[in-house]
Amino acid sequence: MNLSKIPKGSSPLFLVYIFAFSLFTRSANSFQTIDENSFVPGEFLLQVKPEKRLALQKFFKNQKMKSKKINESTLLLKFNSKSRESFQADVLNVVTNLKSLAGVEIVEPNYIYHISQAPNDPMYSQLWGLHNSGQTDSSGSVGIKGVDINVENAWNLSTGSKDVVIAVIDTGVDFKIPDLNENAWTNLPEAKGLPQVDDDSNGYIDDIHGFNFVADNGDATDDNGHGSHCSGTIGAKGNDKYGVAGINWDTRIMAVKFIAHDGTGTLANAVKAIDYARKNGARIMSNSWGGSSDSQILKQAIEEAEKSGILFVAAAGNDGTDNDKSAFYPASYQLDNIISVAALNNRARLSNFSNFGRSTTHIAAPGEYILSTTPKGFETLSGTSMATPHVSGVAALLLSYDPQLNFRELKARILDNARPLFRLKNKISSGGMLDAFATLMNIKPGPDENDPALLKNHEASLLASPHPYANSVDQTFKITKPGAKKIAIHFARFETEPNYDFVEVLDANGKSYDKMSGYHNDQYSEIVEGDSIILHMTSDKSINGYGFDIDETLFE
Ligand SMILES: [Ca+2]
Ligand SMILES: [Ca+2]
Ligand SMILES: [Ca+2]
Ligand SMILES: [Ca+2]
Repeated sequence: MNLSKIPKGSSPLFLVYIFAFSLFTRSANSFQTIDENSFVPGEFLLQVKPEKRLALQKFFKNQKMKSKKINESTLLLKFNSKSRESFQADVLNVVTNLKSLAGVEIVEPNYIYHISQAPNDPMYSQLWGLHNSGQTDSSGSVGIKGVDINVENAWNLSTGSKDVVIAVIDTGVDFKIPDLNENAWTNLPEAKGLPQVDDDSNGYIDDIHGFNFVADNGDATDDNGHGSHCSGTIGAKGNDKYGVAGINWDTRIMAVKFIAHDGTGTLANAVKAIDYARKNGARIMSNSWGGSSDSQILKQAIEEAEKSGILFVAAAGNDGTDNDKSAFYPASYQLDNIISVAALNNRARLSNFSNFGRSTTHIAAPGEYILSTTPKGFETLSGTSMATPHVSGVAALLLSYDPQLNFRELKARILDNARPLFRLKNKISSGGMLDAFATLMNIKPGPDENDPALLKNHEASLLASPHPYANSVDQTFKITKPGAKKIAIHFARFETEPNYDFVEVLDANGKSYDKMSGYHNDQYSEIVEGDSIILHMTSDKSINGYGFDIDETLFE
C-alpha cells in the first residue's frame, strides 16, 4: 500500500486505523527482512470460522503445534522450537500454508507494538520542540502540552537513515561534538586520501566532511556555534544515553561553511556553498541565515539546486515583520523548492521576533529556547534559525521513510500536513506548525480545538480604539454577551507599536489570557471564559499606530 495515497482530511479515528493497517502492510511487504523484534518469534494469530475452531485446534495438536483460544474466532498458534527456525527462514510460506487451511480466514504474525518511542538521551526532556510535556523552558515560560512537532510517533516509522545527505549551510559543524560525530557526511576518497590533494577530483582539496568557503579550505569546523546548534536539532545521535536527540538519530550532515566566526557571510561565498552542496550529493539544504538584499545571483544558485531536485529550507527572519511587505532573502524568493520557516514558542504562539507573511512564509516550527549542541557544550538559543532545522530535519526523516519522494512531494507533504493553529491563520500560508508524524503518514491533522471560529454563535460587532491611539493610553473596552460561557472577538485590523503598545485580553474577573502587540490584522482573540471579554489598551510615550477595529463577537 502506498501511504502517499491515503486520502486527506481524514478523521482522527481513520488516522488510528490507517496507522495500525500500515504497520501490517509495511511488514508484510518485507517479510523476508522483517525485524525479529517486531513480532513474537514462532507465534501467529489466526482468525478462524467459529464453527471450525475446535477442529483446527485438534489438527494443530496432531501436528505437535500448540494453539490457544484468544476468543471464539481467534487462535494463537505457537510453533515448537525446532519449527521456529524454519519459521524464521520463511515467514511468508508459513503464512501462505496456514491460510490454505479450511476455516482459516486471516493469518498474522503476533506483532509487538511499542509505546511511542522516546529516546534515552538524558537532556531529551528539555527539548520541548520534540516533546512538549508542559515543561518550563529556560525563560520560565510554562509550555502547553502537545505543542511540539509530534516526532515521537514519527519515530515509530523511522528514526532517520545514513542514506540521506543534508547540507547545513552555516558557520560550519564541529564533528568533535560527541552527539554529532557519528552523523557526519564523509567524503571517503578524501578521508582516505592525501593532504593537499583533491583525491576525488571534485575541485575541492581535502573536503572530508564539507568545505570552508571563509578560509577556502577543507576544514569546515564551526568557530561560532550556530551551525553546530542547527545540526544537533537535525541529527544529534539519538538513543545513545548521551546529551540530546536530533529529529534524525541517524543521518549524514554535510558541513558547508560560508558564515564566519562573527556570524556574517558574503553573497560570493553563499553561492559557492550552495553550489558545493548541490554538486556533492545533498538532497536537502538547511539555511538559517538571510538578509534584505535581493540578489538575482543567489536566486539563480537556488534555482540550480531546484533543477537538481534539492529542497531548500530557509529561515523567515527575526525582525518581527511581514515578509509579504518587506522581503527577507533567501526565504522570500518565489521558488518551488523553498520552504520559508517562522518560529513558534512553547505556548503555540508565533515568536514576537519571528517574521511572518500569509503568502510568503510557509510553516512555523519551534524556535524559542531550543537546546542543542555547540562546541562549548549544550546551549539554548532562539530564532527562526532554530525553527528552520526542525523543518529540514523532518524533511530528512521523511526522505528516510520514503526515499522515492522528489523535492515537490517533500515540500507538499510537510506543508499540506501542518497542524492548524488559529493564531497562525492569515499569518503563515499553511496556517499551521510542523507535524512530523502527520508528514510521514501524509494525513492532515484536525482543526485547532482552541480556534474561536469554532464557537457556535457569530455576531457582527463594531468596536474600535481611537485611530491613531494617543501617547500614554490606559483605556479599557468591554464586550458582554449575557449568559455566554465562552466569548472571543475578531480583529479586522490590529496595529500597535510592536513590544511597546499593548492590548491585554482579560475576563470579567481580571484573569489575563493574552497580551497582544504588533500586527494582527484579520485575527481572533483568545477564547475567554464567561460572558465578558475585556481589552485593556496601554501605550508608551511615542510612536503610535492605528489601534484596532473589532468586527465580530463569537460566543457559546
Ligand atoms: Ca575533493
Ligand atoms: Ca585530500
Ligand atoms: Ca544523544
Ligand atoms: Ca508607542
